[in-house]
Amino acid sequence: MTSSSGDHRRRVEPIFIIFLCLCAVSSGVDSAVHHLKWEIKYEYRSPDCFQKLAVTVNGDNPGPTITATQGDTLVIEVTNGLHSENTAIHWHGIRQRGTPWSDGTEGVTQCPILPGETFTYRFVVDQAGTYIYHAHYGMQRTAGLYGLIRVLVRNGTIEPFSYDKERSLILNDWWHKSTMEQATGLSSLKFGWVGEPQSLLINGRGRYNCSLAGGTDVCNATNPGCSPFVLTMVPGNTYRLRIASVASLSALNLEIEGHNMTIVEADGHYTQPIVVKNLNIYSGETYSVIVKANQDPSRNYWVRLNVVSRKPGTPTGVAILNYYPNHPKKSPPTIPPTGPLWNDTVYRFNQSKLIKSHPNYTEAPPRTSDRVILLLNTQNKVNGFVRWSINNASFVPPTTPYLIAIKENLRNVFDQNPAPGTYGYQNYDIYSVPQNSNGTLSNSIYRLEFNSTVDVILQNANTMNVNNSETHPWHLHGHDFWVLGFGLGKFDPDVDPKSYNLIDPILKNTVAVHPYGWTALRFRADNPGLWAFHCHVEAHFFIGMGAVFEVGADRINKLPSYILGCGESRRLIKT
Ligand SMILES: *[C@@H]1O[C@H](CO)[C@@H](O)[C@H](O)[C@H]1NC(C)=O
Ligand SMILES: *[C@@H]1O[C@H](CO)[C@@H](O)[C@H](O)[C@H]1NC(C)=O
Ligand SMILES: *[C@@H]1O[C@H](CO)[C@@H](O)[C@H](O)[C@H]1NC(C)=O
Ligand SMILES: *[C@@H]1O[C@H](CO)[C@@H](O)[C@H](O)[C@H]1NC(C)=O
Ligand SMILES: *[C@@H]1O[C@H](CO)[C@@H](O)[C@H](O)[C@H]1NC(C)=O
Ligand SMILES: *[C@@H]1O[C@H](CO)[C@@H](O)[C@H](O)[C@H]1NC(C)=O
Ligand SMILES: *[C@@H]1O[C@H](CO)[C@@H](O)[C@H](O)[C@H]1NC(C)=O
Ligand SMILES: *[C@@H]1O[C@H](CO)[C@@H](O)[C@H](O)[C@H]1NC(C)=O
Ligand SMILES: *[C@@H]1O[C@H](CO)[C@@H](O)[C@H](O)[C@H]1NC(C)=O
Ligand SMILES: *[C@@H]1O[C@H](CO)[C@@H](O)[C@H](O)[C@H]1NC(C)=O
Ligand SMILES: *[C@@H]1O[C@H](CO)[C@@H](O)[C@H](O)[C@H]1NC(C)=O
Ligand SMILES: [Cu+2]
Repeated sequence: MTSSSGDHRRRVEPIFIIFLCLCAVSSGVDSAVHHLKWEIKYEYRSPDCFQKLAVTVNGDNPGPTITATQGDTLVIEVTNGLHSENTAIHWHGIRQRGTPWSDGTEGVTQCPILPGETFTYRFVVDQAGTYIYHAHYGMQRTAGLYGLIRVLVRNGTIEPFSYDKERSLILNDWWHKSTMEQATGLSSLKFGWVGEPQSLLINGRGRYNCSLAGGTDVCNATNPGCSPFVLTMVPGNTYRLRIASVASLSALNLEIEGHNMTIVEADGHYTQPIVVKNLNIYSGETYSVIVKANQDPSRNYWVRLNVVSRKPGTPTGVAILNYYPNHPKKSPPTIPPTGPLWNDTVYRFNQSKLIKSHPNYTEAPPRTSDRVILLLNTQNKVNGFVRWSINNASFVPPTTPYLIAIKENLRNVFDQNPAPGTYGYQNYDIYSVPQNSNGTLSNSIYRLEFNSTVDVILQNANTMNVNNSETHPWHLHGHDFWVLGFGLGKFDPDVDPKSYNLIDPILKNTVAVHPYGWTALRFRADNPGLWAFHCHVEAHFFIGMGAVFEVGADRINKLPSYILGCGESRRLIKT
């Protein structure tokens, strides 16, 4: 596989994809259309032995894994069976070229799917790799609506690594309190914080200490479903492990006792192969790692998952790496490895900097950008409410989705003034508690010129607590961006761009901003649509840590009528 084919793949225009599919039909090339019918419901589940209502997809929690081949079309009919809650599902990492209304972001690209309604998502998976899907309505992801998407390379395409078999691990953090309680606390004048998660889940399984819960009817440790996930490997074989984090809050560190991991893919792009003892993974990120089952085959090993960056209030999560034919449930004879210190920011920062593009698949970024947007993340108060703000503006989506408002020219739906593109960086002290404890709510957006090259610098700062700065994984919809650099401290626009990696930066859709640090991104705004860009911590986005980019509005195809129906767009529906 040469670099030219990788480049070619990324430049395919939507019209060309349609052409390919038609071709496929007539020439017999395997480019399939997958029809899926999903019913979304609440059902009682005990992923960590503690029973609570969780969202299921056709009865499963986590939802089913979607497997397709690059170039295939997915048609997913989602019926909302939640009875008294809306929904919308985002296909995280799928760029939705030509189908911005299928991005699944309520308030940005679509109206909510009402209880009883069915909404059909239809899109092409134009890039191979590991992706996820999850709810994008309020804080509904915390209720368990999530799953994995595997996009396989086309038959005959060789990847830059080899393996015998593959396995997947989807990582999550889990609370016993409901999404409603969490969201209500966050949006109350008397701020209510749910606290640290009760459990960490690996493939939807964790283990809560039931003696801490009131009564065995809600927490039953002897329930057969309540046991760690078992990852079975045949000694001597090599595995590709697809790993995704859908955590609502936690930065995570994953380790497989006694086994190194070689990182080979990040967010759908091949990386320079790098060997790590353990992997830091932030919410919204996906990786593939290669693991060799080459240790003593007479025993099992721990798969160990810890919270990092926040002071852990959650027990270590575990799964069992089972060497076949040992008994799958036999506990390893050891205690799980401890891993790095939760507060070792430099360790995580260093690992972030190691993730670079595979030399044979590198698509170099443009040397310069047309526009630089400097975004300061602060925690502050707005009218007495605890909020997160970007350059003093705390994001609140309008009730009419931006995509509809813009295409239908509904100008009173949101503030037409441009969102703030910089902050007073000369004088801002990122290490002190913010003095501007009076930001404003905002639904203004960033309008990007079509096909322009845009740099975004994410600047982290102190929260409202003394000596505290959190990790924020930022996720961009509709585009992948090059990660040009990371720094600790305050970004200096005159100095830091000189150290950008313009040779082999990785392309990603999600990247962490470390405590008191900055992260610099570059992307070409070449996908017409309205795209959310936000912190993937569910609670942070919910209280304002986000923004929206408008790209090439005049090039967006005519909206399908089925996306209309809420807010100001109601009156557009022809009866
Ligand atoms: C891939 O191609 C090979 C050789 O052309 C063929 O034997 C095999 O069935 C194909 N596999 C799939 C999944 O289409
Ligand atoms: C579970 O909690 C009980 C009560 O606090 C404690 O005595 C016990 O050691 C805990 N068990 C484990 C495995 O942590
Ligand atoms: C706990 O689960 C076990 C196994 O399914 C079952 O036999 C037992 O009745 C359950 N206990 C309670 C209190 O539900
Ligand atoms: C893991 O990698 C380290 C550093 O490259 C090496 O020293 C160690 O032997 C490796 N361990 C295994 C089990 O391969
Ligand atoms: C990290 O946290 C531990 C306690 O969990 C503490 O002992 C240590 O001093 C902290 N290190 C730093 C660098 O803050
Ligand atoms: C981080 O990387 C720097 C520079 O390579 C190195 O000096 C330092 O020891 C590393 N720190 C940690 C905690 O990995
Ligand atoms: C890149 O491709 C060349 C030629 O096929 C190959 O020799 C080299 O090993 C590849 N590099 C890596 C890191 O895989
Ligand atoms: C944010 O608010 C503070 C205090 O009112 C002000 O000094 C600062 O200039 C504002 N920043 C922006 C980007 O508006
Ligand atoms: C906060 O802003 C509001 C609206 O701009 C203003 O009425 C209020 O006085 C401000 N409060 C403080 C403490 O600056
Ligand atoms: C976008 O810009 C690139 C680089 O300048 C150029 O090669 C490409 O043709 C442009 N694409 C469109 C659709 O204008
Ligand atoms: C905050 O951190 C600074 C520098 O590490 C330290 O000198 C100071 O004592 C800390 N303050 C508090 C309240 O912990
Ligand atoms: Cu955040």
